[in-house]
Amino acid sequence: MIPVRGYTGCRVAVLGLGRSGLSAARALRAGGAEPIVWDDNEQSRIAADAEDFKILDLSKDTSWDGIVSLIVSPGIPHLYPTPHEIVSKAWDKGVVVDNDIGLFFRSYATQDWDNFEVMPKVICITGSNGKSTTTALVAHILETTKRPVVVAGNIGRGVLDIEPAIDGAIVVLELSSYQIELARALAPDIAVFINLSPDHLDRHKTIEHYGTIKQSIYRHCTYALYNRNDNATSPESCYSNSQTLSFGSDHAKSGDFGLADIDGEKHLMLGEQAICSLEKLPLKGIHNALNYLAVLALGKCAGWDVDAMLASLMTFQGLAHRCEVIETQDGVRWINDSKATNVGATIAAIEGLSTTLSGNKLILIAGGDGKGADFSPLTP
Ligand code: UMA
Ligand code: ADP
Repeated sequence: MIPVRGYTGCRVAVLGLGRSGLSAARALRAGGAEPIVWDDNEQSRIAADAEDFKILDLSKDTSWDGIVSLIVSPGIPHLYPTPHEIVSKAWDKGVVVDNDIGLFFRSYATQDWDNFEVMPKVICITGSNGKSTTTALVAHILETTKRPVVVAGNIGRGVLDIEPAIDGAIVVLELSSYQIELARALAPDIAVFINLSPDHLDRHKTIEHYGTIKQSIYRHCTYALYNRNDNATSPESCYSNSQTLSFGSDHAKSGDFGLADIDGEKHLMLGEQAICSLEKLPLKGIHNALNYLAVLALGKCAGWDVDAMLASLMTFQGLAHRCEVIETQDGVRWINDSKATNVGATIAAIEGLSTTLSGNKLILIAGGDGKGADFSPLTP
């Protein structure tokens, strides 16, 4: 766990007691703060009570005495469709609203770093689709090349749940728009923005607002990595403080990453230099080629050896529920892509799989929460 710095002796409210909320409450306590916690679900309050957290109904004015900050879980709306009443209350009272990502960035660097030979690095990965795959690919490279790596964030682990940094540590954080939006500190060494397509519009109202939130991953980064085929990911001029590097499915100029046909086969490229044929890599589809390129670009910024990265990429078979072949029965190949939770992901998967159909039909079975999305792009 990362003890939260800067709140010793202070009362800090935590709203939502799931993965991020509970780990934030524990980390605040470890840093000497007094967490005051609330969750609208009684079972979650019972679980927090079992850990001796002080539970107060923050919808009541009397619970706010001395509270200096409110830490909000990503799943709790603060703007749309309607702000949670406790977040509104914090704003009315002039209480700072933050989240676990903000606390992480103000707490990760410690005096121990003075004794490290290699400074720890934090890599943040966002985008509408491909975040988990890209995050897992980076982690796989670091694990197979025996570098200390830890993965957290939207991928399923609260960021404050990880252990304090060790010499040369690399933290890879998958960040959703929900997590970026409320973070009051966010300063990755490398920031990657893979793509933007309509998602979570129930929470962000417009694609422009959603894109602006994702762009802010670049605000204090050292390297900004973007998808040059997707304008929304290109760092806005206000973020020109960082070094930029692009990836895309087209031909890349020198220093950037792209794709090119060589002898009838698509290759990953660094400028004019061929890196590897896509045929040789396990994850299929142009969307995964982009994920590979994002990872290679990231590795270049971090100074990792290209051949070592490639050797690792060859052995990563993909995450569960992402274009995952379940089985083939009676001539039907069943594929689970249930992590394609928006229209853009579904289209990318269909396009990716279409190249492997060899004349067979593709039947899509889809369902779930529409999140206010327009489904018409799926019609073709
Ligand atoms: N709650 C309230 N009031 C509300 C709504 C929720 O009290 O109005 C409480 C619930 O009762 C529950 C808690 O809040 O106890 C849940 O908080 P949460 O929804 O933020 O869930 P966590 O378990 O903290 O998980 C969050 C992320 N969840 C969301 O963003 C919705 C996880 O991403 C993330 O892995 C985890 O933090 C660790 O960082 C999940 C997700 O669905 C995978 N992300 C979305 C996506 O990928 O599309 C963005
Ligand atoms: P996320 O974590 O952003 O939800 P995942 O890596 O879990 O992304 O992939 C979820 C789904 O998104 C995949 O099953 C696939 O359908 C689609 N996908 C993956 N990578 C990309 C990409 N680079 N561009 C578009 N769609 C993608």
